[in-house]
Amino acid sequence: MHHWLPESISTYGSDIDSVIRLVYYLTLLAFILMEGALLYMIFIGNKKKGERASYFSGNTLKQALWTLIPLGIVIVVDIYIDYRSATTWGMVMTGADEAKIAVRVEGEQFNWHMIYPGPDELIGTADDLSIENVLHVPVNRKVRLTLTSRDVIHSFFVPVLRLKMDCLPGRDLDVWFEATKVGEYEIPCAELCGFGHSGMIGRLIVHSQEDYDLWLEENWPENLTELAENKL
Ligand SMILES: [Cu+2]
Repeated sequence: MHHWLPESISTYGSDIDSVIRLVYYLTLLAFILMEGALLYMIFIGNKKKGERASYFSGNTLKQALWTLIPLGIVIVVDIYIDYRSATTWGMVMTGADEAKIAVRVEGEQFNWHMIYPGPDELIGTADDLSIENVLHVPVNRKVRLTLTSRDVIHSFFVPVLRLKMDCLPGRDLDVWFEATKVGEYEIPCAELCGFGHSGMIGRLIVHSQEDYDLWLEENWPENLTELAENKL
């Protein structure tokens, strides 16, 4: 039924999908009921040719109820969706602080700058590493991303992780994820941000722990680590 959703490789992916499914089926039910009523009125409940239509005199309460009852149903359904999705939302929106791995992501027309803090675990020091458009992470480890923008509003979107958050100039927003499958995935910008928006696409590379350790070794040569240590 949900084969059109992309593959999920995120620890909270199935929770997000169950919220999507809940909203989808509620909307589908409303659609069938409304369109069913409409088709019934058009094809079955109508008058025969030449027959006069019936006329009703006004009744304020009855007329108001036609609006108030559907409004009540919408509110109840809305609160139910909020109730069902609150736990998922809470889990996704909190807990970024527990992540041991942190990367700063700065959107800029039309690239993603992935800034790694380096061995000193601090951003803004000599051993930082800035990579264009490629985010390297290990599998099965919690990763914190601090999202921001250098110019206009962008939106950091990793469909397979079910992660999407705006990148706002002048503001840092923390999100987290834990990838469960090694591979290469897309990071499109999901906010129309200018003429090059459609080409603003990064890559997420999920490494096995061994490959990630190798990647770390390659990117932080000994002297750079020492340089950072002297600065501290
Ligand atoms: Cu963008």
